Amino acid sequence: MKNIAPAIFPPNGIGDTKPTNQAVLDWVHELGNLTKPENIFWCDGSERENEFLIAESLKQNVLIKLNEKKVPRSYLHRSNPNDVARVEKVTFICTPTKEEAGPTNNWSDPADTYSKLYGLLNGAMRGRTMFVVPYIMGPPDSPLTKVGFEITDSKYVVLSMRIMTRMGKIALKRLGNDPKAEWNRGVHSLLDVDPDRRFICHFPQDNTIISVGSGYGGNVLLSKKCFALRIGSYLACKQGWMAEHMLILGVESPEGRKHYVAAAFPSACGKTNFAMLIPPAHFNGWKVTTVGDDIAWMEIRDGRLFAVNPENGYFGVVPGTSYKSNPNAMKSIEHDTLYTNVALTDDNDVWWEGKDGAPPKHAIDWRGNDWTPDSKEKAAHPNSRFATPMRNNPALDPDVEKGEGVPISAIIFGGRRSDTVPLVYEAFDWNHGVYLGATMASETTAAATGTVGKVRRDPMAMLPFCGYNIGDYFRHWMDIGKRLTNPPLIFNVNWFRKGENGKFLWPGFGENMRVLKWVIDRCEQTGGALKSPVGWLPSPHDLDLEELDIDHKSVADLLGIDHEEWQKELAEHKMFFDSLGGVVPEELQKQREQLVARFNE
Ligand code: OXD
Ligand code: MN
Repeated sequence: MKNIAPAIFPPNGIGDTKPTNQAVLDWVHELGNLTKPENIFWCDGSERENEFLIAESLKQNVLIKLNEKKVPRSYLHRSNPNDVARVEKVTFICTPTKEEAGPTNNWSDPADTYSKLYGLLNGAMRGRTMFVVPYIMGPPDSPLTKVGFEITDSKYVVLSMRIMTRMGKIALKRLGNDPKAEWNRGVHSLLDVDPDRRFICHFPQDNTIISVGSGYGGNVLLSKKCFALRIGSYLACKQGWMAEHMLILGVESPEGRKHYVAAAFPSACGKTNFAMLIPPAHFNGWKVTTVGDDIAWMEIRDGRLFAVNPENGYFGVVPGTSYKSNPNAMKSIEHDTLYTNVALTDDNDVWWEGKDGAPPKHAIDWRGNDWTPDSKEKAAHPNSRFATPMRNNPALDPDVEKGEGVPISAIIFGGRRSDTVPLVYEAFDWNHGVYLGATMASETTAAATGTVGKVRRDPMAMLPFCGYNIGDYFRHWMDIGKRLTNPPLIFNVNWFRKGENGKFLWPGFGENMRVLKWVIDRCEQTGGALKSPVGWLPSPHDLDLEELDIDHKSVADLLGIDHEEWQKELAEHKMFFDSLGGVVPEELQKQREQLVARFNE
């Protein structure tokens, strides 16, 4: 069989920064004996190492160099066409009992799974280089920060981890020499990138992840979904903090008052766009800054919730990104960016559906085939991605490195719903907010393999990412609420409601600032609202809609509660809770009954 990841041989001084912690050395030794690589490359995160890895990746066609003038220091990677998204059906939580994984996760027995995976890994790195990637998640001096190591045979993974995490010596320093210190063990091998031998397995009790058979994004950048969310959420519940699928943004008024907001939306629902929002001209003097675009780790201090972004880069969906939808993202990805599965133009620039300007007359599509605007196939894969350092973001929040994190004034949940769910409303209190999160739903997207456009319940946008029993996760949320003396307000938003003509009612993008402004007004106790069965709802004049081209009927439709649609929605909440087989806490069941009762008042 062809070796898809041939070994590389670094010169002296590269690839030899061995950790000194004996537990790490023993683990690498064990995996070396199992996978039998040609050599071991110990990453230190240096510039020299990066240059060497890029040069080798270019030689082996793992990367294509992009036009240095148009996108300096940037590269394109094409994944195997059978391997283009997270695969939830082969993602497993391997807790000692099935109950601990709960009704929303695939479960498999830890001993059986180790034995199956070790079988697949046996000799899997023959003729390859085993890279050892040390990294930290979180700002260098945060109490929330955690250490991880990822072993991988993919250069693309190493180069991506360098963008997405704080990688290298910084992690060795943070870990120190205590053999009992906490750190995450991540093992990844491409094997032969065969969908039938693709498994992403989490062992929360062992703080261990093993991922085989994929070379793509969330399946293999183990720091992200696997560690920061699945294992992270398990550790958070045990240790009394929160690991959430949330962006974090700062909003500053012209007078200099600043609030931070965390928001959970399912994959590919515009988290990155919202986190990088540019207020429209009407909001002259308002500023939105990004702390994170995908993951928030939060803890309680002085009765308040404080958040850090554990990541160091953005792994965003490319198609649809333009100067109209997200100018800050466009500026971020104009240099020092690693693209995956976008199209390549004849002058080695990148292109994707939805990019500003006319499509190129000819390009090479994400599979490596000729493409023209007449082609039936998409030029870029719908889940094609950029990996770019957060430093590239012109709107990066100045406190992004602050160890104590940023205080959260509001939490927003949201999904992609064509009907039923109003533009924005506020929960009556924390537990009602937990109910909003627990019952949120969204039409599915290309971020995961499967049908696109089907409404699925996705509690707190964590359905694919909660590493333990979802009932215990709901309970953990309510326990956190009990410990907060100054809790964030909780909101639900829906930018995606459609009118009778099937068109979106709300313009979205920068205009979402108008919704954000109401959220901030509510936090400052200056915003008006009407009591509705679903929560506090703005009336049209509570929202600042000045200088916005929208008619009264659309605003009424956006904020309307259609009782018939809600009867259906309430029935679906019940069906969803019932489908979880008795794990939903009593308090949330009570919230549902109260909601039903409010509709009957
Ligand atoms: C992501 C996802 O990649 O949520 O962020 O799928
Ligand atoms: Mn995500």
